[in-house]
Amino acid sequence: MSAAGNTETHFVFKVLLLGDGAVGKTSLISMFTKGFIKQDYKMTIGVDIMAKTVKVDDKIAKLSIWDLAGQQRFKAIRSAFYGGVAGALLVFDLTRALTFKNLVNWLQELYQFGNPECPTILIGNKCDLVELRDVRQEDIDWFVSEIGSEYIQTSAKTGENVEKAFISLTRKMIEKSTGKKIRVVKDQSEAKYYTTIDSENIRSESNNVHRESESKNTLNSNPHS
Ligand SMILES: Nc1nc2c(ncn2[C@@H]2O[C@H](COP(=O)(O)OP(=O)(O)OP(=O)(O)O)[C@@H](O)[C@H]2O)c(=O)[nH]1
Ligand SMILES: [Mg+2]
Repeated sequence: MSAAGNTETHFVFKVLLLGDGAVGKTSLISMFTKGFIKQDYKMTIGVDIMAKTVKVDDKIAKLSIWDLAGQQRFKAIRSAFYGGVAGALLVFDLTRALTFKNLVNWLQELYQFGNPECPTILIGNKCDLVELRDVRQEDIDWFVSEIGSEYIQTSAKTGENVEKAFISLTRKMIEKSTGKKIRVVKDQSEAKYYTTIDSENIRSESNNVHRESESKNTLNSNPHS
């Protein structure tokens, strides 16, 4: 039973958000689960976990969303968090080409420590910063066709396509686990087919303690590292 009451849960999926430091993973999750983001950057330490239950068509899925620290310094401990992954959002920052180039390293981590078969969606975040765009669409198209993924451009700041990204991934995970294709609906009418049931912060307090102490060090930290 979920926090929504007697709602039956058909699926429980572990979802990972992967990508370099400061690409917007925490912000995407915050916008999806809480409807707002914090403007100031506090790097994630280790991992944060959020839960959200969604209804996609007639299926109810509980997502356990794992927000992995993107900074290079956490590489060694990250490998422990990949087990049981059902799907991943591979996030890069449209204003920093290096974060796009580094996606191959993230895929490698996912394949090595997680599940090479799990569905992925490529996320080009910060699309609101149009003037600062630093990644060519043709390069994105090429990469997407190479890895057989879908591409969605998002803005965690404005909320554009954020829900779409998580719902599309949920559809793919359901299809993967049932072996059935789910009807794809047009964007405008998509809202009719999914609803948010509840969300909860599973692991935040202990992490906030770390964040407070670590945030002092973030001013000089290089988000590209
Ligand atoms: N303009 C704009 N800023 C964004 C967007 N998404 C995130 N940001 C900002 O980018 C910075 C980094 O965002 P985070 O969500 O903390 O990045 P992260 O990927 O979780 O970083 P790590 O925890 O270090 O791995 C923050 O200052 C956010 O406010 C977006 O879509 N548009
Ligand atoms: Mg983060």
